Amino acid sequence: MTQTFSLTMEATDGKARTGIIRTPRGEIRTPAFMPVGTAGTVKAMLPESVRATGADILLGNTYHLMLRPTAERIARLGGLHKFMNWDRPILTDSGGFQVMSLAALRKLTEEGVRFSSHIDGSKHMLSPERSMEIQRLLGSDIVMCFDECPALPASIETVADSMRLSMRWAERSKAAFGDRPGHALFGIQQGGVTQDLRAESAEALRAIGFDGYAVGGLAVGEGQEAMFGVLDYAPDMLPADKPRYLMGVGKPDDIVGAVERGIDMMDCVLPSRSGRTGQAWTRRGQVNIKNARHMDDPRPLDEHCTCPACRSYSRAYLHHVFRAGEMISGMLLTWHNLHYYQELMQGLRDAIAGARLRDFVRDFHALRAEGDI
Ligand code: PRF
Ligand code: ZN
Repeated sequence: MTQTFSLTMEATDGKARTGIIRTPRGEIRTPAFMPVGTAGTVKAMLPESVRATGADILLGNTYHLMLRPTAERIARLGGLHKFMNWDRPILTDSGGFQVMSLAALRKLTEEGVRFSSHIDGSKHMLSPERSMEIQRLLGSDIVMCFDECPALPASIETVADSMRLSMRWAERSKAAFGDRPGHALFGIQQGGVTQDLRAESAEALRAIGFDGYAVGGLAVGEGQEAMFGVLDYAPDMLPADKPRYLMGVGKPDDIVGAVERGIDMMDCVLPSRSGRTGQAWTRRGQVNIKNARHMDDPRPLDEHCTCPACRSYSRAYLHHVFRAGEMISGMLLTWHNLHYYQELMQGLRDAIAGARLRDFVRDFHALRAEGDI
């Protein structure tokens, strides 16, 4: 356990990068996609199955776990890795973003956020100090600063005030995190879609100094074009020798565009959540397994996919179990979606390493344009 946290960049292709983040709990191949295990589980998947899809790291949530079963209980039980049976790296989000989207009766002050639980209405407080304490109790390998993220569109003044508050909180997060060898603390850039505010935020974070840097505050209603507009400059404002993490993104084409623009890590509930609502993601785009056209179709979801859902089951079966509300429906579609996402990441990593990302991206879009046939 002497391995500390480090990033080795192995190749670049344009602005895109591939490399390895080394942690005491194992390596993370970048660009990396992190499945979301909000409540101590990637829903409908055993941890060994998540690993089998190719995931090197999972994301967990301070907000959900502090409410249920509580960080103190998880710590007493040996930490989140042992609790959920995942011994590889875990990144935890800090709670601020989830409080603003999920909690009731939020009150935001310089100190932090007071809020009522969306589960039972009980009252709680999150601050930079409390968020760092919770993420330490969970045993998180990559800890996120406590920040605030306004929904877009918002006025420039609102975005600027919020960003500056997040930068003061970043400083308090760093002080409260302290010195923890083998554990990383990531800063989170804010500033909406305004270049000057993104630059001011990046400068504030670089002055504090972090083990990695996230681009926060995107995919919050601005649309892909505006998001890519920010990603055309935001990653360049962050240190090139540290991981860059785009929070809460995204659809497969968002991921490809972000990687092209220099992003190393991403997370999103989409592959797991949409698996439970009958949506599959394939090389040919989105497939709605609920659709009656699959009812008599003996073919797999994707004849090139090697996941259990595609190896052993027909579209007709996947359609049937979804319509019948059977649990295996969410299990198979989630497995397929996570497998597809991880295969996409492997394809991106190989393409960057082989200096053929441009061709990879062209083929990616061409096959999607043909559609599901
Ligand atoms: N901050 C934090 N978590 C996040 C975001 C953010 O801005 C986003 C924005 N897409 C997703 N998750 N702490
Ligand atoms: Zn599959």
